[in-house]
Amino acid sequence: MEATSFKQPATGRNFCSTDSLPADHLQATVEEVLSTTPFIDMHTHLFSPAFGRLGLWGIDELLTYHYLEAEFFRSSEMKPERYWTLTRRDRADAIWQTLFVENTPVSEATRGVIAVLRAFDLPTESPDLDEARSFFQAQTIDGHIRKVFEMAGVRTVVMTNDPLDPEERPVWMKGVGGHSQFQAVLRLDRILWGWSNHWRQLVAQGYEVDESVSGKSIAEVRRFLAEWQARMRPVYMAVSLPYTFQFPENDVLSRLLSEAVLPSCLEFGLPLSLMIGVRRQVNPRIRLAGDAVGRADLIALENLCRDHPENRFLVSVLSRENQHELCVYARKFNNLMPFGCWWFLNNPSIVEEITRERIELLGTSFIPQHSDARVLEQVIYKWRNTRATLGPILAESYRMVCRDGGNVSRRDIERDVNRLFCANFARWTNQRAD
Ligand code: FIX
Ligand code: ZN
Repeated sequence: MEATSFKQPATGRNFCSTDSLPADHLQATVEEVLSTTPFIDMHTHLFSPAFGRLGLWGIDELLTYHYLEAEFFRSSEMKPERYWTLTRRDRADAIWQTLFVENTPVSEATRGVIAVLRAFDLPTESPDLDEARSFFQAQTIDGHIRKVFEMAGVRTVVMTNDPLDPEERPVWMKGVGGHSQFQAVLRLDRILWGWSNHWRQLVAQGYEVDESVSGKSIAEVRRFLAEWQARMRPVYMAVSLPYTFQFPENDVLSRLLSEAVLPSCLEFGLPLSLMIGVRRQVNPRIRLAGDAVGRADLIALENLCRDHPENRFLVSVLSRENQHELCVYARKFNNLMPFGCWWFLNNPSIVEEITRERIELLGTSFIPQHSDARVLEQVIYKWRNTRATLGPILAESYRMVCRDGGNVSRRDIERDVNRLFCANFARWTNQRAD
């Protein structure tokens, strides 16, 4: 999967006042630039067609999204154990009936399904899903992907690729051709915090490692990372970490991170993405929907950024309470790039709060959002919501520049929007931003 080039408007500001926009034109210009700038979606769980059924799309997948399953279990008498005995189709029917027929789809996730159906001119108030099902069944995946990305205003999505995933690994071992709109990421959850459960998989693949990471283990893990870097050509390495994450700690995770992963990231010129704050499986009965959030101690991040100044860290934190600290740490460490309003934060009211604070503290030196889409068509509403939320915030910021005596031109807005949604990521992943 080769690097892609991203067009970055001319850098310097043109201080010729004739270019400056009157304050009452700012909102419309911002909205126009946002809607005509194709974004990079730097974290998703989408897959290119080469991964076959690992790539989820269509109405049954949209309705059985774990965000909706969490809401379904609140409004339905059905026990999770019964729900899991149903087929995907029957689960989708149950969720449609409960959240869209018997209740008004006012939540962010239910509104998302309505937005996707509307985007394809499909009925949004039908008692059944027949018309939607036949529509999606009639699509061919390659054409559908192009159409969906166009509707979402996305040019490239970054996948989440786990080399130890039993379904995904065989696809990579067979060889995966490149796809111009999908980039790979080397996801290391099973290696880092899942080591005690997964080190034997590496032994089975011929790596001389052991549970306590002794002997040749570190060198062997680096060999593993080098082989997967060559196989996947990832744009970054990534791990999601629990809210209890501490660094440095006298444990296997800290050792693997500081002695294997961070040196390999330097060797291959890759940033490391840290997604911190999950409280995994507080209710395992509802599976993926059973994860929650915990406030993390970000001193771990401070230590990582200070003690590994050559490494670049793409960081998203799950707890609302950690957002301000993350902004402040980004002001202290220029090897830290905050990104996204992750998971339970991806709601307009919270995205607005987080984004305003980031603009006030970091200017345009952050990545406002990623979709975290698990189902292809979700990029349509997730990016529509992001554009709708960010438009007024950016316009307000520009109005304040004008109020304080400055000028803002269309070119300024184009450059800033491109920086926020393309160039910051492109530069951080060593992809040409011009
Ligand atoms: O760790 C992650 O990448 C999370 O985004 C997922 O585990 C989570 O289930 C999700 O889909 C969040 O939106
Ligand atoms: Zn994710």
